[in-house]
Amino acid sequence: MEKLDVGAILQDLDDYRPRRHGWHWRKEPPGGVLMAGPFAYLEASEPLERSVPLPAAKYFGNIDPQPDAVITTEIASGRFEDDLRRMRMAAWHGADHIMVIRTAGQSHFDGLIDGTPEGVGGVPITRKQLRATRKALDLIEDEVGRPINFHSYVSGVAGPEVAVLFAEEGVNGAHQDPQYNVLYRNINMLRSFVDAAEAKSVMASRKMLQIDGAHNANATAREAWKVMPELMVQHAINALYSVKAGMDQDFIALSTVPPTAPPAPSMRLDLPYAVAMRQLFRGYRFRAQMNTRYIESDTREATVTHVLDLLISRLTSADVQSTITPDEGRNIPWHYNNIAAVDTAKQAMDGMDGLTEMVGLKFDGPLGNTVRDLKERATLFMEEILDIGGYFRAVEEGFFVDSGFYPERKGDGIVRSMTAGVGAGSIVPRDSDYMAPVCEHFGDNRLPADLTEKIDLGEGRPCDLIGGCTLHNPSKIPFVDELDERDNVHVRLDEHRDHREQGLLRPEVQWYADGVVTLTLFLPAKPEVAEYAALEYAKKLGLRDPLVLHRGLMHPAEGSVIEVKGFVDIDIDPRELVIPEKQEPLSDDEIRAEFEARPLSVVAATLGEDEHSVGMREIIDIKHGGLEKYGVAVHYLGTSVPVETVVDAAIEADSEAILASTIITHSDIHRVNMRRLNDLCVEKGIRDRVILIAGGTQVTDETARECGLDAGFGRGTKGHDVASFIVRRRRQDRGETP
Ligand code: Z98
Repeated sequence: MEKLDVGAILQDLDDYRPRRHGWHWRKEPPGGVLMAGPFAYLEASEPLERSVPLPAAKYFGNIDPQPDAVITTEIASGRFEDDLRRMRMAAWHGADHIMVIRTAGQSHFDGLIDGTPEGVGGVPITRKQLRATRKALDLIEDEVGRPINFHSYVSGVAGPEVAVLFAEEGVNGAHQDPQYNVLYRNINMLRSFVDAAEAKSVMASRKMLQIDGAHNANATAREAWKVMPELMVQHAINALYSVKAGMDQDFIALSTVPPTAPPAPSMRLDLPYAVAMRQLFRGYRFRAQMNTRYIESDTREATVTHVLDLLISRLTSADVQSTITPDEGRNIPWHYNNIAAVDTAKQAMDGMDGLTEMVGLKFDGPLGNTVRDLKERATLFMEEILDIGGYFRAVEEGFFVDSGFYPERKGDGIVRSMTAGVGAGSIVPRDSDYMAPVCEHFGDNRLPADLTEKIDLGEGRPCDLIGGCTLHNPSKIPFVDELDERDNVHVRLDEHRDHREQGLLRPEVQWYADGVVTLTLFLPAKPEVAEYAALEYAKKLGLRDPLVLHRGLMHPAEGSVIEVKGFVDIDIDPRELVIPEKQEPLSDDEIRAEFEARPLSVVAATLGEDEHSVGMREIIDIKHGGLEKYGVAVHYLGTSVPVETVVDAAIEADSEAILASTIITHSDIHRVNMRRLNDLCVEKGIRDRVILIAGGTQVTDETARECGLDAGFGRGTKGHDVASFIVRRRRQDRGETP
């Protein structure tokens, strides 16, 4: 399979037109049930044509069931050409919602951006970037066999223009919520709501999915679990405003974020909130996301919180399941952490498939009481807003993002004035001859009477007056390429031309050949000391510009684990690598024929003081497709068998091979036992008569051979692989081609 040809994607972008508009929900399999390998899935969607399954899939016939919820990945490398490659990886793992977030707030820009954005803080969305992304997604969609939703943000005073740009370029979903502008970006509230009606109307015309912004209060409020009633109020305001602006409920997603995370007793707080939301907003869609506020740099901790959030999604519902990575706490997500988070969502949702068929929510107790309490508080909050004169007054009074649990108010809410903020005083009445630049806008156009009549009869559009608007006549869309000669995608691609063209390898985490590597060290010191020691190690190991990413305290006196990132400038030419040729395993028929003609007897045991038996049993057991199925006579001696006993048994049974399992590796005991096995066979004069094979999770062919054995098999080995090896070895001994 070829790498994505970024150069080809960048060609002829001025002519590119999106082949698809609007949001795509995953498709239910026929009859609502997905059959995959030995299992039936009740909450799954149609399978992908190409994908990367979860690691344990190999035990179930390599199935890759896709859950019913759309899965999001947020991509933010800051270089769109590298984001495209990450999108492809994410799509193969099961993401079908690609959210491109910038390293700088787009809402700070007061107009559309063209030209080169890298120099002004990350990647705002330019037409060129949108086209390149949509074009790459067309290819990726064809590969995986599922439509992929491309998503960004409609915010700031340029919101309506951004919405038109997105509608023109085939963006499939966007965050849009005027309250976000008001509260977090200090955009004038009147302006923000007028803009929102325009933006929502345009988004609705293309059936884009809208995600709201109430969840941001969760990440901002000092005590996030106290703002639950307010969140419901914010959802209600945006949801109904969107319906009034022409959006269909099926394309309005409420963004719900669990208000807490462990060590808080999160289920007791977050589950009632999730249930109350689903009850209050029946008919709307839900986008479930992790609470970024609690994400630290510990991947393990973030993953557990993610899985608990996924449990809530399975117990309630999630139409879109977001995946946030711990890298949010480290700045920007890296390729493999994005993918890991997508896998976490897929794995947890697959694992919890059909859970509610067996487990139900119990409403006659704390859950029901808390749900009712939250809904009552939200309703009273809304009534108070009406009492004091409406939403705008409430914002002036600091009702929002206050850390009191309503009706309590702490007085620390965000206060904005109706007459202040970005764009204040910019609302003007429409002129008597006003005509909106695109037809799908909100409110009236002042059109000639004859055209209005035609439009009413369904025979015309406002833009007939001007030969079409950009939404109906895309040839009118202007395309401006990047203007900065020093900072543009072509210059960046040139930086690593050798790597791209000659296939030279250099590690990366976000940009092609960025050279970033990570190092994990445990040091017997407290974190403050361990951190500096780790940086010294990184420097001495040749890592440039090392930086500590994560410090984990194991014990105040015994030690800390430190994760460091640094850069390497070393390239590897894959043509110079010596890679041992991988032999294809033989067919079952070939193996059977060999052992029928020349029967094989083997002795098998787990060596030393090692009680593990599962791996060895799988290699020999007929039920697992092991050696027995080829008619091999297996003398299984069990676990914790002394090496001497194994060798004696082989002599007694006149066996041709010894299969030695060795799992435990403390003090390198696996190597000690493998060496002893070889030495003893030499001592007893049978080494040239027996084939010595070791197996175990930490065993490799190389280590086994180093210890004097004939072969080593690691994780994932099947009886078939071992049988193939023995047959080939016999052929070699007979002077035949193996
Ligand atoms: C998320 N990971 O929600 P700037 N509008 C709304 C938003 O919530 C956001 C923006 C716009 C999170 C990302 N949300 C946070 C309603 C951002 C984008 O300032 O315009 O870039 O913000 O998926």
